[in-house]
Amino acid sequence: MKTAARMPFSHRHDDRSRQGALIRSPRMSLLRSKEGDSQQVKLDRLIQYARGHERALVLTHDNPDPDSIASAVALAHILVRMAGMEAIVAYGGIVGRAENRALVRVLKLTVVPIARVVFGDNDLICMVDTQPEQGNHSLPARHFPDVVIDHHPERPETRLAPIADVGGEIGATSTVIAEYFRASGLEMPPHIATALYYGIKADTRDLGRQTTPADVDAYLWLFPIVDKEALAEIEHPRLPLEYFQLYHTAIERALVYEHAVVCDLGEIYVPDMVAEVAERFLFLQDVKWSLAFGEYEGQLYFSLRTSDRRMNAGRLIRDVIEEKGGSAGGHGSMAGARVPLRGLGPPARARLEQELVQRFLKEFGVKTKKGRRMV
Ligand SMILES: [Mn+2]
Repeated sequence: MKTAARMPFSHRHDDRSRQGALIRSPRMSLLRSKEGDSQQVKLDRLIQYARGHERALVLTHDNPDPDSIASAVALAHILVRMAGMEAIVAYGGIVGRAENRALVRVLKLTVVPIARVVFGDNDLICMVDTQPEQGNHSLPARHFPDVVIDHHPERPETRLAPIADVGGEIGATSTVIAEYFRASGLEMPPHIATALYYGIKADTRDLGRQTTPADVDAYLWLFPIVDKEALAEIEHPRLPLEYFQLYHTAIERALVYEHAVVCDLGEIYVPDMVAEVAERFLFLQDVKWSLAFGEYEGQLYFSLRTSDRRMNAGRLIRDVIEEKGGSAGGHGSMAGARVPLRGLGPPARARLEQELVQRFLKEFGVKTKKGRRMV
């Protein structure tokens, strides 16, 4: 566990002493949301806490998906309007998938790569759609977030954040933020409504996966405000040539093992293509597990999907990947991971991939040793 090594409170005493009114002690954990707290109570706590600060950094997970981009932009808006602060939204990795690029471009969302962030300029750090321990974000280890809002299962270290609203069954972080927005009484700008709506839509696959009544509620509340033309442009973007080339490779390389499909994509041009391919191949008849992986800038990215409701893809991928020194996360039906490849030559990489695929196949309950090609 990284918990002890991280010392999350150590930096606060020096660079945040000006907020003398707020006591930095474990008692701050009283601000954590409890099940049953209304959105109004949670929002009030957040705003009360934020008011002692001047500039917020809202961080998404790396290679952000629509849910994390939308949540971050909407949370920044709430903080600016209600706590009178400045706020910037930053992400690690790249905005890769064509839909996600279109989301940012069409709605003119202000998001910046984390390399452009000067940490000393920000006295409130928020993290959305991920958690400190998750390993899929770029917050340097010397920093710890003040605010964590995420719909993924709670990780122990998150309990150290002064304000945390995590876990539960909710299908998207965008739903949580939409509820905050609703409780705030702020006017909902159409570009933020559109982003949040698409965030919920993408994470729940049109309300058909891991969806709660709260997701449906937020979706319906947002719908009249959504900019439909913008949404159409985001959902049906122009695709780069590499996209079709990669799909060609994916179909050629995919191997079907009984009820599982495994695809080694080789080099990928954007890391989130593994998610796109894993998601697509789950549509193959009789397939219950879909795994895709590929290499991007010295890391091996994995994406896992299952259509078996009794299974937990998030737990499975963590079991397999964490023992190899990688980081992983996810929930019931969808999960992702990455493993650093630094220092490994091509033969060692191939061995590692081979070993991981065998582990996954065992976990999927596959008996056969030999996969069939799709084409
Ligand atoms: Mn999400």
